[in-house]
Parts: sequence; C-alpha cells; structure tokens
Amino acid sequence: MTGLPRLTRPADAPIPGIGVVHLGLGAFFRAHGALYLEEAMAKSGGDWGVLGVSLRSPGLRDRLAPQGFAYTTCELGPAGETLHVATAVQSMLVAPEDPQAVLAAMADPAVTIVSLTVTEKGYCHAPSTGRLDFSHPDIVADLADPARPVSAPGYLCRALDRRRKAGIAPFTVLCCDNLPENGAMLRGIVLELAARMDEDLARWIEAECAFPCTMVDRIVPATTDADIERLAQRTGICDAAPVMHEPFRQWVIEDNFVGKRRPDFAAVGVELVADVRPYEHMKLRCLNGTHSAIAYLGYLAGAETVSEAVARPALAGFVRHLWAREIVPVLDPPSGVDLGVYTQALMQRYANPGIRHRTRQIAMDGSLKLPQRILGSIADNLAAGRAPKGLFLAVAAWMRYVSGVGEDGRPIDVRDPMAARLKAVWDDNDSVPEIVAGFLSIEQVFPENLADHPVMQAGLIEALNALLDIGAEKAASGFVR
Ligand code: CS2
Repeated sequence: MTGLPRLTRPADAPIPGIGVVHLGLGAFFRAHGALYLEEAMAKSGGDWGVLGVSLRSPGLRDRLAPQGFAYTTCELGPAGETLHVATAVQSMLVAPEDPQAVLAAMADPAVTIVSLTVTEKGYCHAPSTGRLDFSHPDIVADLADPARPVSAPGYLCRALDRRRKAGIAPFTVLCCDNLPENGAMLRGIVLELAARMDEDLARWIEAECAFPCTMVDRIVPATTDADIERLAQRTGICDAAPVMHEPFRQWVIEDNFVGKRRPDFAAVGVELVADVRPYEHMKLRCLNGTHSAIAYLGYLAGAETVSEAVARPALAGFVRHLWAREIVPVLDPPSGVDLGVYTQALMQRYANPGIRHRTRQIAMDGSLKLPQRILGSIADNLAAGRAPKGLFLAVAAWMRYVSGVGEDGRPIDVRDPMAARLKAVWDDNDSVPEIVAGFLSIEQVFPENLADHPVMQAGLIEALNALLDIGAEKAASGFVR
C-alpha cells in the first residue's frame, strides 16, 4: 500500500455540528448508526454530526484522524462490493488520554444524544440479572476517583451530573448493544451507580433522562489487513480503517427522546415504535442465538466462518431445527412479521459468501451473550414442558469451547472476561456431570431457576457427552430430519 495516496474527507462533504457523542466507536456503529445519521442529515438536515469516543485504545483514532475521520464502507453483497465514503463522524477522542475532554463534550448543550456500542461487557453488569456489578474493577475505580471515569456507566453519570449542575437538560442515552431491553437495563445500571454517587443525581436522572430501547441489526465482520489491502488495490487509495458489512440493516427504536429531539430517523427507514421487545426477542433469539450456536459448534467442527459452517448440511439443518422447533414456537413476533420468512432470510444472510464472519469472533464473551441469546429460549421451553435439546447442545458446545482445547487437540484462544473461571471448571472437575454442575453454579450466567432444573441438568450432561464422544458435527447431525 505504500505510495498510495491516503483517503481524505470528500471536499463537498457537509460539516454538521456535533449532536451525538458515541461511546465505543467501532466497526458496528460506523457501518450502522453512523450511516443512518448521515442519510437523515442529507434528507432532513439537522446537526447530528458524531463525536466518537474510544474508551480504551487510540488505534482507531490514529487511523481515522489522518483521513479527516472519513472511512469507506464496503457493502458485501452476493454479487460484489459497493463502496461509499462515510462522513457522519467528525472527530474522535480517546477517553483515557483526556477524560475531561470527553465529559466536556458530553455536557455540551448542543449534544442531545449519547449513543453506545461498548459490547456486552462494557456495562459492568451481571448478565443473569442485568444489575450493576459493584465489584467490577472499573466501577470500583469510577467510585474512587470521580474526576476520571473509566466505565461507560461512569462517564454517563459524571456527564449527566455536569449537565444537572449547569442547568442543562440531560441527553438521551441510546444503547445500541445486543442486550435484553437494553435501554431499560442501562437505565437501571446508571441509576444504581448514580445513587452511590449522589441521591439527588439519581433522582434527577430518573425524572428527566430518557433511555429508549433499541434493536440493531447488521452483520459487520471485523476488518482484516487483507480487506484493507484489497480495497487499496481496487481504489488506488489507502483507507486504514474501512468497514465491511452485509446489505441488510435494521434499526428499531423506542420513540422516547428527551424533548423529542432526534434526527429524522423515520425518513431513512428506522422503525420508531412504542415497544421494542417483540423485535428484540425476535432478533436476539433467532439471529444472535443461532449465531452463537454456529460459533461454538462450527468452530469445534473446524468451520472458520459462518458461511462455511452453514454450507455443511449438518450445521445448517441443526440451525433450521433450532428455529422451527425450539426458538420460534416460544416467540411472539412483532405484528405483521412472519418468522418463517424472517428465519429463511437469516439463512441467506449467513450463507452470503462475500461475508467472512469468523466463528471465533462471534464466540467471544459467551458468558455475557448466552443469557439473552439462548437461555431465555431454554427457560420458555422448559416452562412449556418441553426439553429443547438443540439449545442444550449449543450451551454444551460453549462449555466445550471454553475448555480451551479444540476437537483437533489444538489450543483455543478463549476471549471472555470469565475465561480463567470457565477453564477452572474443567481443571477442577473430572466427570461430565460434575463439569456441567460446575458451569451451572456460575450464577452471573445461569439464573437459579435454570441451574436447578433437572431437565436442564440432564440435557446438558447428555449433550456434553455427545460432543465429547462423537464431536460437534455428528452431534448436530442428530437434529437433521
Ligand atoms: C454477532 C453479532 O459477534 C456477535 O456476537 O452475533 O455481532 C451479530 O453479527 C449482529 O448482532 C448482527 O446484527
């Protein structure tokens, strides 16, 4: 790539004022929310420029800054790539370098939305309950040194406190992570933290602030060096931070904004609704639930990507079984949505050969993903008197994956905040029933009613035995009719 000119901000790109601060700027928001905002401004105007914040490392800022924060989006359709230079992001801050600058930006009266994609682990909560984990090191740090927040909830509380003290209305907190009732959950977390800081702040947030729930959807595989190279070859311009994404996108938002101040989302296809729950259940359980199942079983079976996994009849058949028999029967679809059609479209999205979405990328942070993606469907099946054996196999595949050794005997790079604890379950127990009991006793992941359920215990033991005896692909093939 050396010698190629660097991507620059197009000379005719608008320069809107900053109306949105986005915490956790990464590939997903750049390929999803930022594009909707750009289109909404193009259609209906408004100052909804984005100031991105990285809560950790400077890497992305360092790549984007020389490009004026513009970047290429590559839509990977079955028939080829469509490129666009995205310009909604105006600038970026790296929080640990200057926490005061981030707080000042969040307290700016012109900023009326603070959106977040900090991934499941960024909320410092216990996934089985959705409550703040006060023993989380970032929360301990937030409470110890008010001037230098570390966590996303810490930044929200401190910035809201500044606004309150300055007599400025709060911003709307727009959570865009794949969590159950994400806005309501984040509201609970922020209120818990705020109450520890100052009861008056908590009361003010409770009364004045808005935390709409959202459902976000677009498959965005991590950009690789090979993607950067390919793009440079094709365009003759070097973009150090492009994003890859599928054609499909969806954004459903609860229409609850402070002072009704929001971009003209409706003009660009965002669905503004009164209740996001049916959409969220559909998406988290049908898409993310099977994504995680494919990630663990597919990885164990040697499939590097989702499209490679669903090209195998055993794994594709297994996923269809999950939808038809174990997930859809316990879902209430949003009105007007046919879940048969929805899941068929999902299979096509998974099979898109243009998208190289790695099973190991999706396998990350399973301890924080399983509850909303899979355990909810299991609980609903058990309540209806059914044993969801395919979902048990998916959970057992996660247990098998976090052992850290694959079916081929090679080490697995397990990325999970709980990785050491998960590995210890294997090290400290000998028999499969003991291993299953060891996992079920992790109360941050498994709610009590599930952990104690005899059908769940027996089902997991059977599934883990099958994985160890015959391997992931064969075990999955048992579900194919
Ligand atoms: C994936 C999601 O990495 C993962 O855990 O399941 O990022 C998924 O691709 C998106 O939620 C799709 O909208």
